[in-house]
Amino acid sequence: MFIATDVPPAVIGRAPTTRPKLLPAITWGLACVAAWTLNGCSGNGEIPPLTDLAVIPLPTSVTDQPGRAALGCNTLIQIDDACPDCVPAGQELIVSIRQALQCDGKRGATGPPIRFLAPATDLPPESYRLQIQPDQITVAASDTNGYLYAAQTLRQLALAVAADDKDPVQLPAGVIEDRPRYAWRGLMLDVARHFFTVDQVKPLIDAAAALKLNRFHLHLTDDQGWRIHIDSWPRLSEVGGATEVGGGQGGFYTQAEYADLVDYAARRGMILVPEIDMPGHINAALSAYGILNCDGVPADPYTGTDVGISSLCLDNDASRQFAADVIGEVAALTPGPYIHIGGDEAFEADDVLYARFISDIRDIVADNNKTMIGWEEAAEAVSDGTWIAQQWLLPERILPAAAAGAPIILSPYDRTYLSFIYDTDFPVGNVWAGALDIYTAYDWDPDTYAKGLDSARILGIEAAVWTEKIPTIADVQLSLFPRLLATAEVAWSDQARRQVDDFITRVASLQPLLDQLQLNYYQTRDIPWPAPSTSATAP
Ligand code: TNX
Repeated sequence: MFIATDVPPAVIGRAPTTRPKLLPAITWGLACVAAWTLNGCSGNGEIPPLTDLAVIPLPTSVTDQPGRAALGCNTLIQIDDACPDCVPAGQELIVSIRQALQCDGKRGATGPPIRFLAPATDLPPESYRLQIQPDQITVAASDTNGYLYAAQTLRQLALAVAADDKDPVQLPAGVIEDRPRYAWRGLMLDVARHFFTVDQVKPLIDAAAALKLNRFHLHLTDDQGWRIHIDSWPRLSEVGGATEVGGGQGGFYTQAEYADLVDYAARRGMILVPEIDMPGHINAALSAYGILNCDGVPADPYTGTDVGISSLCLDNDASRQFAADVIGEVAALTPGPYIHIGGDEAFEADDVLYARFISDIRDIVADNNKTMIGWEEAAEAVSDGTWIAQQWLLPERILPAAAAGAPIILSPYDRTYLSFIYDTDFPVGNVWAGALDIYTAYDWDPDTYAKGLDSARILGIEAAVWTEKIPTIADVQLSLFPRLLATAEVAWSDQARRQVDDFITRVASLQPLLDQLQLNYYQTRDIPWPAPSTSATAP
């Protein structure tokens, strides 16, 4: 059986028992055998072994085998009948191979088929096994994300062997077995200080997915802007959404736009995590509704860059109603299991009232059948271990919650805040902790980062881009790339296999991937780039 897709002209099919659609591959195979005796199968001489091809994040194991497999613009992709969930990965793969091989306008060579096998029950979550053999390339995976990640690895391999005007190219034979180190591999984007549209955010989701990240955390609200429409409190977006740092016009996502982002991320293996920051970082809401202020008067809008300047009125029923309504609507729009409630830097709140408020919203989130996530200040105040704590500044704050059983996300500011400048030449970003170069972003071990933290409690790692000093999406991209490659590898790859110098070399080799993603990336001098950037609007 064979199914056509809307992705022309490469083909996606279900693995046929009688192999009716394998003719092109077999025909090419014979031609190849004939040519092999004359001048080698590919005609392009030696190819590097699989273990020499750059993949980021570094796979768990790579083994070379003799031989090579052709990969062409018209390579057949077969999906096993038992794997309907493989179809998105197969489609992604077709698109990325055609991009890597610059197939536009080419009729297209084939090669051995790429076969997506039925899910393998012996593999851990999100993992895959990729076997490149002269007569077939097979992908076995544990689940949908495993297949997507196998496709991303194949994409990088295709880019590594792609050469101008070669179709097909030759992949060295071998086996890649790959599984993530941590379950949580996140990227947080602050759309509150400066607003970014759905169309601006989607390419970042694509890039994060290419690096095998699986959580996309949107910091939706802050002092300077409220970015999601809430039906029961409409002025939040109408008034609170109309500002941003520096006095720009701001903006917000309609509920349909938010749902579109959720869906876009899910199709790329990423769970969207919405953050509504409470009870501090809330001036945008305070400016929309007087009732949330202790004096009943709407606050003035705030478009500066200070932190810790606001709090919901905490002995006020309206604030609890507000929290319940907002969390209820956001939970209803969010199929993923998490709601992030912020809780950071509530310097204006009384400590006792703050702790009571955090435990109240913990109950509201639970009533909505979601798991709460809060920044370390919230975990310090309510360390009952029943929800996920996100560390960022002072690791000791999360120790009691961890001891009580809380899973911990590590986002240490000095390793994962990709909104810091790379170096003193870098034009935008935070400077309050100095610069964060790509070596520093890479060269650390999460298991030993927080003294006294049982590493078994670490759920994973998350990078963050705060945007109080980052005004445009081009600047966000520059801040993220190439440093996000470092965080992604810290989150995915085994510590014992990671070496910073080897990583830096692989980043340079993967310049074609950065170019293919069509995002700006910083031409940091720490990377021996092979070529000047061809990215969208290079600085
Ligand atoms: C701290 S990290 C913050 C943000 C800032 C960031 C960068 C955290 C939970 N809060 O509000 O944007 O530092 O300055």
